[in-house]
Amino acid sequence: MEVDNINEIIDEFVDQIKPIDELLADYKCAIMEVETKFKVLDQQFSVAYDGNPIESIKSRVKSWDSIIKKLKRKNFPISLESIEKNLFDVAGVRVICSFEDDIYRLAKCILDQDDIILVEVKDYIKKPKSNGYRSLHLIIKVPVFTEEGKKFVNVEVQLRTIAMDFWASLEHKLRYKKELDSSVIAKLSDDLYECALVSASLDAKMASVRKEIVRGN
Ligand code: 0O2
Repeated sequence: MEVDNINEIIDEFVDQIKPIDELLADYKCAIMEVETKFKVLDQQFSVAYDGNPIESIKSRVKSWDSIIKKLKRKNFPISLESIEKNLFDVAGVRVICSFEDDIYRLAKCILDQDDIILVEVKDYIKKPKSNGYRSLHLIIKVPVFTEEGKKFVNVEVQLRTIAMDFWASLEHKLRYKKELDSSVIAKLSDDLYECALVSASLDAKMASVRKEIVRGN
């Protein structure tokens, strides 16, 4: 079948897609800015402290599906303006370090930079969640320079040790296992809580061993 107004349909479609793509591009650019800042700090620290503090960096733009689900769950309007105003984790950068000390040192260095605006700090290391989750979360605004000028974009930075990341990855899997029996979920949650305690004590022990090694140099 021939469609006469195919160009009109495409134009209408493009009108909707373009602003979404532009918004997601802003978030991708913000991620690049933040990643670069951490990579620069990693390089500087490696010279100053004899070793790279960052093990790896994982970044993502939240999927469109998750964005809509979160807006609905929080009763926010479904619009591009609402995403920018109400969601702070569309752009996410996860920085994995070996040691807890480095997390706080890196966080301080990022927040000291004069183009970064701090929106919120959630310190789940000093105050872990009841399930055992630990990480330092920073919500920051970073400048992105576009054709239209400077724009501040929200980025959620999660700083974790390898042990915290290992734990969070496994716990994340459990969250999506809705088909499991509630007694099994309860048992696995208890096991995971125990693992969180073991992982916290491993982090503390590794930090104290490192201190001893550095002192011995
Ligand atoms: P994803 O797949 O990582 O994007 P919210 O819980 O999102 O409604 P808020 O204040 O944004 O409210 O949450 P918070 O506490 O700052 O946590 C946001 C993100 O931290 C989560 O994103 C996870 O990545 C991580 N996180 C927080 N708590 C836990 C936890 O108990 N276990 C694990 N594994 N990760 C956690 P999303 O959107 O849930 O998921």
